[in-house]
This record gives sequence, structure tokens and C-alpha cells, in this order.
Amino acid sequence: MSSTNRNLIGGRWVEARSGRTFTSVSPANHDDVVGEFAASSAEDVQAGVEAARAAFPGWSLLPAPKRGEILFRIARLLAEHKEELARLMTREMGKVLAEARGDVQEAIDVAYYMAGEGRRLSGQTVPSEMPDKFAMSVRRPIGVAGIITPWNFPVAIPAWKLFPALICGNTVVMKPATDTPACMARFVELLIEGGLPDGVVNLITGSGGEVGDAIVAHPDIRLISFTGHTDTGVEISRRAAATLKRVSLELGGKNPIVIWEDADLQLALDSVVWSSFGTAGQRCTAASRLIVHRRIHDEFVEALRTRVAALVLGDGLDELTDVGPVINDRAVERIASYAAIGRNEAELVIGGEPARDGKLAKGSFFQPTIFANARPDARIAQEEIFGPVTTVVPVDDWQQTVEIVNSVKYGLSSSLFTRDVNLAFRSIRDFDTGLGYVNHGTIGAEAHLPFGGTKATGNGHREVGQAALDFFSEWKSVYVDYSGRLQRAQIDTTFVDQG
Ligand code: UN1
Repeated sequence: MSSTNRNLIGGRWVEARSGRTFTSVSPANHDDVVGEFAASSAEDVQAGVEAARAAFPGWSLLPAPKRGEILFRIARLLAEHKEELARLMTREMGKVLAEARGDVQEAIDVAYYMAGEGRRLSGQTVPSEMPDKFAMSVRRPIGVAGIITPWNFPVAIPAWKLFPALICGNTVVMKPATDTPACMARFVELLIEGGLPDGVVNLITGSGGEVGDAIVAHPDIRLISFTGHTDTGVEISRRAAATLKRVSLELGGKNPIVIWEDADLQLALDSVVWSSFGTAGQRCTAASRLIVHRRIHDEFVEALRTRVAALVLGDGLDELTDVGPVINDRAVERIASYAAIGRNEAELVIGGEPARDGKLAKGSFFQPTIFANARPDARIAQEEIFGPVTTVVPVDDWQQTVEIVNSVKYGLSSSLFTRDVNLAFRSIRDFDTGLGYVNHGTIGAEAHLPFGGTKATGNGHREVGQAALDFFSEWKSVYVDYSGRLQRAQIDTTFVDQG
């Protein structure tokens, strides 16, 4: 079944001005057309920005607890439609149904959390250094936010960005990834059904080159929140500087799980299979490096090979499937080229090829792949592959482990399996990543703590949790002088310490 889907601008569903469209197809079966969507351009972005600007005064002046009530309603609607959204997501993006349900659940969690923030949005109240003077800071909305989202979490990541933007009083122009417009369109329909006023959220589908560029360039967009490739993030930063936009970037990862010799091996294996091959390895937080103590390297690799050999590849809608497709054929090619590099750099344990047999023939599938005995500086141990491929690097001592963990350009997530509490705390201090796990894989961050990474993973901002409020609001410091006379700060005050 195919349908025509449109942009949402100022509360109305409209076609792209050019009338052009593009199709979204299922990565599990390219004959399955999920829908046809507006191939928008700068004109459509212009209309979206105008609608968002027009909606800004009303939305930003609506008291934040009332904005929160709308988010509560949206959270409940998302929960009611969880199964429907999850099935659409599996069909359009490929992740297995259990994970798609988790993706929608994360959006529900963020909606509830941010709805509650509507009754806090705290600033500081501090004593003034002058008598009869009141000093405090308040959060203010900024304006129109441009939100550009990836395909790997088609509902959760838009929600991470959208709900804090809204609770802070901003209005939004959103562009979904070209691979997952249907998920975003359905998500936005539910926002409207939840009572979001016209123009508060505007959806513009289309390519990065047209829609994304126009959002980044538009002078009336004050904020950009982007998740995707590091190179794109750098380019966005560069271009957004021309109009002094505030930019939050969530970029690549090369996340390690360290397995120490005293680790609970069964737990480590369960966690590695989940962190490396869940979402077919297409998470920014996927464990694409396994740093394993040399004394247990061979035993661990053999046990992991057995586990991975048992993984069932297939359509994520089939409950028996463990690993779904990757997003499209270009991804299959990219992963295959890394597998070819890996064969020259390390020992191929299992996988290494696209999977095209039988029912997989019409989709974009890649065999779950393990490389072992890799050097820490091998390309497959340094570069983000974004597929079901993980690389085992043997290690001899702790100092070397810390160096290897920190040797990549990214710093999103890291994990350590050990029973040694001292090492656990050392890892928290010394692994240079924004997320750190102990006896748990690299994936599974929750909605109420900051999410983000160090180094080339981003530009220092954090998503979700209270940290997201800091990105989507501007501080105003307020002084109320009720002394009735001129009091000059730093001058007309009693100096206790005269130096
Ligand atoms: C991502 O890795 O692309 O921590 C997002 C997790 C999820 C979000 C991941 N809550 O695995």
C-alpha cells in the first residue's frame, strides 16, 4: 500500500511547492513502498519558518505548565499508538519490533519527563551584594528551532529534540531523514491530535542538500539541533556561524566494551550481542570495539562466534528475527568495503558479506560480523562503520586499556565488565566518553540523564535530561532594586576585604 504524504506548515498538510515527491521503501523488502513524500526545497522551508515565527508569540507566552499539559496529552497518545508506530518503524527503518517498541517508549518517556519540567524550568535566586536588591535568573525561549534528525531512531531522537524545545517555549521546523519520513509524519500527526497549536511544529520532508541546507542558512532560525555524521556536523557548524546560530551536534561513535579477565563472561556475552548487533549495529552507541584481556581473548572470541552464528537475520516484523536489515543498499556497500579492509587488518571470525539468500534477496542485509586479534590502530578499530560489525582488540594491562579506549577520535559511550570495584571507578574517571557503563553494554541510556559525547562526537551540548533545557533556553539575569536610591554595583557597597 502506498500513500501520498505532505509537509505540515502552519497546521495544514501541503504538498511541496514544486510538486515533486520521493518514495520511502522498506529496507527488508524494496518492493514494499511505505509511502511517497514531499521533496521540498528552500521555498517550503521559508513557508515553515514563517509559520513557526507566527506561532512563536502565542506559544512562548502560554505558561510553561500549560505547555506541559499538552505534552502530557501527547505522551498518552504516543503510548496508545505505541504498537502502530513501532510496526510502521520496523517496516520503514528495519529494526526488529521489540527495539522499535523501545524507540517509541523512549519518546513517551521524554514527553512525560519534559511535560513535568514545565512546572520547574528552574533558574537561580541568589542574594544580591547590595541591600534592598533582588537577584535571579530566568530561562527564556529563544525562537524558531531547526531540528534535523537521523533514521536510526526515527521517533526517539526527534522526541529528544522536540519536547525540550517545546517545553522551553520555542517553535520548530523539523526535517526527518529521507529514509524515514513516514515515521516522522505519523509522529507529527499525533502531536497535532494532542493539541499542539498550528505552526508550533512544522514538518518539511526532503533531502539534506535542499531542506537541510535551507534550514541551516535561514536567518530566522536561531537554533539547530542535528544528529548524524561528524562531517555533516562540522559543515553545519561552519555554515550556521554565518547567522550566529546556536548549534547542538550529536555525531559519531566508536564505542568500546572492555572485558577484563575477572568479568562475568556470560553477562558480558549477552551484553556484547545486544550492544554490537542490536539495531544491526546502527546506533551511535553501538559497541563496535571489544577490548578483551588477552588471557581470555581466544575463549571469549570462540564463545561470541557461537552466539553470533545463532543470530537469525530477517524482517524485523517476524518475531523470530534477531537482526534486521541495514538502512539501504548504500549502507550494505559501505559495510562491505569495511569488511574488505578488515580482512587485511585482522582475523575474520564470522560474517563479512552481504546476505542475499532466500527471503533476504529483496532487502539490504549484512551478516553479523566479528573481527578478532586486531591492532588498536586498525581502521576497523578506529572508524565508525555503522553496521553489524565489531572488532576485538586484545589487551594486556590497564594502562594500555585506557590508552586504547581513548585512542579514537570519538567519545560517546564506553563500558567495562569487571568484578574489581577499583577498576570500575578508574574507568569512570579515565575513559574519555560522555556515557560510561559498568557491567552493562554501551547502549541503553535513559531519558532523564544527559546524552552526548566528548571529542568528535559533538560540540559539548547534551540532549535529554535537564541538560537539554540549557540548550533550548536562554538565560536572563534579573535585578530588582527596591532601595529607592542609586546603588552602583561594585562601588556603593561595603568592602569587607579591602586587599
Ligand atoms: C543512538 O545510539 O543512536 O542509549 C541513540 C541508547 C538509546 C539511544 C541511542 N537510548 O541506546
